[in-house]
Amino acid sequence: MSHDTIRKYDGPAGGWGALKSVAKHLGEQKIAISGAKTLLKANQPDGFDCPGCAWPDRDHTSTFEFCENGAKAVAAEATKFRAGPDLFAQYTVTQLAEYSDYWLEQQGRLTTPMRFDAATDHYVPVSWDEAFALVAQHLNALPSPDNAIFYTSGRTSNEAAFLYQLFVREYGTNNFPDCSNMCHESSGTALKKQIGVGKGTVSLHDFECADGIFIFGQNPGTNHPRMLGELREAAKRGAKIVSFNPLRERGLERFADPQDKLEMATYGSTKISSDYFQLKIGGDLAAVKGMIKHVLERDIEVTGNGGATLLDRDFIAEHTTGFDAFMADVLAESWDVIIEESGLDEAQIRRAGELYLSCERVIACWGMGITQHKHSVATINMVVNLLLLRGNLGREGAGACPVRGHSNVQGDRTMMIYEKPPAAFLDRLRDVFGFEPPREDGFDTVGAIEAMLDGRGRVFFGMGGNFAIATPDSDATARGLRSCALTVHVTTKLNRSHLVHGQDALILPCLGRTEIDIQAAGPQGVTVEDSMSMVHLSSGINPPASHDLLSEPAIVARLAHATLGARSKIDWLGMVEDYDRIRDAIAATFDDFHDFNTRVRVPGGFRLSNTARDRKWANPAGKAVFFACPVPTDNPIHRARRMHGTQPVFTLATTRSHDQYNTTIYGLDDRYRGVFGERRVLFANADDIAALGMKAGDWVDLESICDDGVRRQAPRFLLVEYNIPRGCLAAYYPETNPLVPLSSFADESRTPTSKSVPVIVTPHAADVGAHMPRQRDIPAAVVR
Ligand SMILES: Nc1nc2c(c(=O)[nH]1)N[C@H]1C(S)=C(S)[C@@H](COP(=O)(O)OP(=O)(O)OC[C@H]3O[C@@H](n4cnc5c(=O)[nH]c(N)nc54)[C@H](O)[C@@H]3O)O[C@H]1N2
Ligand SMILES: Nc1nc2c(c(=O)[nH]1)N[C@H]1C(S)=C(S)[C@@H](COP(=O)(O)OP(=O)(O)OC[C@H]3O[C@@H](n4cnc5c(=O)[nH]c(N)nc54)[C@H](O)[C@@H]3O)O[C@H]1N2
Ligand SMILES: [Mo]
Repeated sequence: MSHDTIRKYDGPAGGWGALKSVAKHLGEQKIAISGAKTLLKANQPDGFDCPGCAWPDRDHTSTFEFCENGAKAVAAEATKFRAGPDLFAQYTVTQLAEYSDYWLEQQGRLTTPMRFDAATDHYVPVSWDEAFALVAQHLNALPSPDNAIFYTSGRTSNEAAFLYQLFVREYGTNNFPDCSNMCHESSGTALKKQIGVGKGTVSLHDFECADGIFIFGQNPGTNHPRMLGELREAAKRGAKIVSFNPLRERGLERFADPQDKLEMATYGSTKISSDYFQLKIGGDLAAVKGMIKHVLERDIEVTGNGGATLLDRDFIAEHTTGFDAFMADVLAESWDVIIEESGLDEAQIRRAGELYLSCERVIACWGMGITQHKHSVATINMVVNLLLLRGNLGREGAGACPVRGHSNVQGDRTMMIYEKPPAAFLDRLRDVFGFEPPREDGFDTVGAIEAMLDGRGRVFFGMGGNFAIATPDSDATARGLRSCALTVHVTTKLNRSHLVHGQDALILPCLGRTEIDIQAAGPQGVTVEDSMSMVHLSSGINPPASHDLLSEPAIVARLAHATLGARSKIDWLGMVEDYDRIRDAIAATFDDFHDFNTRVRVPGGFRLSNTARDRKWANPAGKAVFFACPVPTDNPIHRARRMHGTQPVFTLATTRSHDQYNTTIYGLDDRYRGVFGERRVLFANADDIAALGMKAGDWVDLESICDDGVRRQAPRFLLVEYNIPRGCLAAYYPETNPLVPLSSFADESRTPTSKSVPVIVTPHAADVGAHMPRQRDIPAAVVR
């Protein structure tokens, strides 16, 4: 390990570093700067929707908004490298599995449908017709449609997602695990019961009007870089930006906008967070409850002295329920518990509460730091309780903002990629399409893995994504996938899931969003919905990576045709000739999509309705609900600490580096956290490192603690000193996914608890991980 691996980064997020990084990534993918024209079409009215994150665009008509990580996502898809049949002829599947995820990604775009040949352990080319016939044969041979699992990753367009759920429901199951189950499921679950819609309530306009933006567990500098533009404007205006994060994240501290010529020329930057609270991992519920306690105590004090109330009493009376019981619960909560569980002291929490009181219009944003804990749903309810106190919901400049991940993850759920479809929707499907859809709830992500392990899941079909390693408990998941009769992946690039396969296996290569999609009626566009419920068109501009690719809608239609044949009520092949027909079917199914084809052609698209935004409450209570939630003191972390009296048990948050898109590894650096050329790093507090009798630069092994008797280890991480509270650790996903127990998920939402894994740390022992495949990080260019 060279000592250049860890170098402190003092610069701002963005700036020249971001521009240099884009040039480097374009060069690595052999994309000429002239090809950067592709980048200029991202998020333009006549271009494609950026396949990066789900953050919305200013009007979808402004000049190109520079985004380093959007550029990397586009470059990864537009790469000049190809993973064609020659690659699969050169390597057996066993050999390919020895390479790292980074290496697999570097092989480039898949070009040809491939079928696994067990006799030779190679993937060999297969025709599309043979591929669909093989899937159809497997699906039609299953004892029940419920033995098949249909996964979706959140890049899939509305059109593809709608056709996919239509096919699967006509086939006969609701088994729709999706990436959302591991992502913002906790947000949807919490918001739906509390305010009646499972989505955020704000728009970009609200960001222009807010005077307080509270950010919980989100790292926009890396994961939503365009959000920094909004935060920068707000900061310049004097709005308070208050961050809650155990780690000091550079992007929450300072940002230099590459589009601001003066800032760039002068190496200037803007301070983003006015205040930064470094709470303990999982400490948000306690911290927010403490803030609320402060607000309520201050209100009692002020009104007791004859002053005006600090709360929005009219809003509380007219629009909410449960306030009195909630208030009694909060006032009874002990400061000792709040302090112990949040990791902040009373003065800090009171200051955070005071900051909230000082703002008239507050937006609360949150990300994976909030949604992936045992008590995530209750934590989100507590954040919304905070908003409700002063009517910060359903008015200009205020509201709830869960910041979504995948570019169309919200749209996929709107299209009912959902394992628990409501009855009214199923009735509608029946009435519009004339078949009786299945009524039983299906498997979510955790349920799908359990089903594969116990034999109920026999066929796995993945619409994008990387199920094998994005999911928890990698070893268990791999066993589940390997026990399937058939695994199929619709995909753009080679990834681990294609190598952890069933007895039969298919890789079906599809068009990416940047590419021109020609069907019988001519070039087609698709639609997506961003994190703020704006629906707009996306049309590719690049020639396809290979002549043998099909679009996702075409793959679904041809598969449905092959599987259901004459017993289907739907003209599958006709539907994909012209995507307007799919959109007409969507319009017939969802009232909110009336006149879909007309409305989506207006530049900028249209916004879906949101009852909570209009202060209408579509939950059973008919009101926004104040939920009294106890501060948890008996979650898996507490239990692991009790079980393990002798060694210190740490809380590990598994998170993203700057050079990855989920399981897609673009590079080995994490510039803002000062890590270069290495992904197996463990961020720890200096005092904890010393207390372990270790030093920064030592190699350690991790073992997670769970009471299910299974030993889960991840070997060989480089200890890195980091500004993080004691008892807390952070490391990258997916390297740490073998540590996340399948049985550990959030209450109600069943989201794996990947941000709070109880672990012990030991010096690296040579035999730990010896059974795991060696990972080689040789860049493609060197090997091939
Ligand atoms: N470039 C890039 N962009 C992406 C992605 C990517 O991988 N790369 N992924 C996309 C997807 S699918 C998603 S869901 C989003 C994810 O975007 P984020 O929500 O930002 O996800 P993470 O990076 O996993 O973690 C976010 C932050 O949570 C903090 N954190 C950890 N535990 C806690 C806690 O207990 N409390 C608090 N308050 N904070 C905590 C971490 O320090 C980290 O800063 O980004 C999307 N955009
Ligand atoms: N430990 C831990 N685990 C986590 C998380 C965490 O923070 N910690 N985060 C969770 C979250 S938030 C999420 S969203 C999931 C992500 O889980 P997934 O969505 O399953 O994973 P991705 O890595 O985003 O999927 C990448 C793959 O998608 C394919 N792909 C890319 N573009 C396209 C396309 O246009 N069409 C098709 N068909 N395929 C395409 C490529 O083959 C690529 O390899 O992981 C979850 N897992
Ligand atoms: Mo996500």
